[in-house]
Amino acid sequence: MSWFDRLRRGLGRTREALTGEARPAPEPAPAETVDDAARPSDAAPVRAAGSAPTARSTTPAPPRRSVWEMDWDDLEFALIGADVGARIAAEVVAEAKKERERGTSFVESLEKALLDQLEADRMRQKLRRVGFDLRNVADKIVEPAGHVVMVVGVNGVGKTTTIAKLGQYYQRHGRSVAFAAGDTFRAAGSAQLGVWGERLGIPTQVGADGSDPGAVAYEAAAARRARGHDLLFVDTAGRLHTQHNLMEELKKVKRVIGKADPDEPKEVWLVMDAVTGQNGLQQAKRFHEAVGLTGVIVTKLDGTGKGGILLPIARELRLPIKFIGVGESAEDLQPYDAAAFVRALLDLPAEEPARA
Ligand SMILES: Nc1nc2c(ncn2[C@@H]2O[C@H](COP(=O)(O)OP(=O)(O)OP(=O)(O)O)[C@@H](O)[C@H]2O)c(=O)[nH]1
Ligand SMILES: [Mg+2]
Repeated sequence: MSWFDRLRRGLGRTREALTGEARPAPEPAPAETVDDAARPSDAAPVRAAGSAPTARSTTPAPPRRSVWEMDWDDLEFALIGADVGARIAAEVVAEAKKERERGTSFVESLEKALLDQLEADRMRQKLRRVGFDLRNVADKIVEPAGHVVMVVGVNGVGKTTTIAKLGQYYQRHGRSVAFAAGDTFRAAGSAQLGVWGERLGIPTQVGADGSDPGAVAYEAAAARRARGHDLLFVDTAGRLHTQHNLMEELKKVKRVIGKADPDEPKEVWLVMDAVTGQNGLQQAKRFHEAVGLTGVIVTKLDGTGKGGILLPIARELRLPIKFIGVGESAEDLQPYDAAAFVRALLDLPAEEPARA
């Protein structure tokens, strides 16, 4: 399965949440969408379209961008249901409406409006607008600044498994990787990453249950520097006795890394579970205040209809989304690309079809 198909599959629930009220567009279907036009009109157009490419796998899937449409009110309601937030939902609808009035198809109008919100990087947004091809971003490696990436987030969001997947990702791209299993609070929390490290052949600094996570992080950062590994991922606890304790401990871990390796960690990535939606956004703000986040990884998009949470992450937190998780396997942790995300969400083909 291609990475784009994985992405499309992983976003299925959010797509359903978003397009439940979708219906075939009233205008006559263009010639290349005969298949779509021939479908019974009561079939849910977007979901049915997802199964179409297998039936005509020998011919490239035609663009289906003009085949469905929704009432603006239904769209706004659906966006809010997908955890986009009321203010951003209204903006998306207003933007899409404006585009639609210029004669653009409904789906393409929505694609543009969503992408405008999701491309937090204004420079990339400008380049895209003037026609630069920013596709294939998923093929390019996500380059962390510096060498040490501290990974934070509340318990259960997927920090430890995400670190294991990141280890595989960077190994695949030829980087030497090390792990620090800094979750010494939870019983066997540190050992869990140790097992992954062993499986992947990644040296992992582990600590005894209840030992000082700062000491684990210090040792690992010093060892990384001495051995010259390209990257060190530092796992952290997701829960302590209180939130206050957790934030204080994370600050300490960060400070201690800097003692072992000045100027590090250059990256602090927050892992956020898409299922937590708007609550996760509040958590993110607290982590940001405490340890200064440099990026976000959104996991479990496959398990929720609330994938719209990426919009407020991009717009309100103004933090780059580095990777997204659309399933449990290693390949399901994907570098984030706003354009691919929107196209997968709207069930558009992976690549922008050549324009006449
Ligand atoms: N479906 C799905 N499951 C995921 C994804 N990412 C992580 N998980 C699962 O989430 C569960 C929790 O993952 P952990 O990595 O243990 O989470 P954690 O944040 O380290 O948890 P604590 O150590 O308790 O704070 C595991 O069963 C993972 O397989 C994803 O993108 N999709
Ligand atoms: Mg963990």
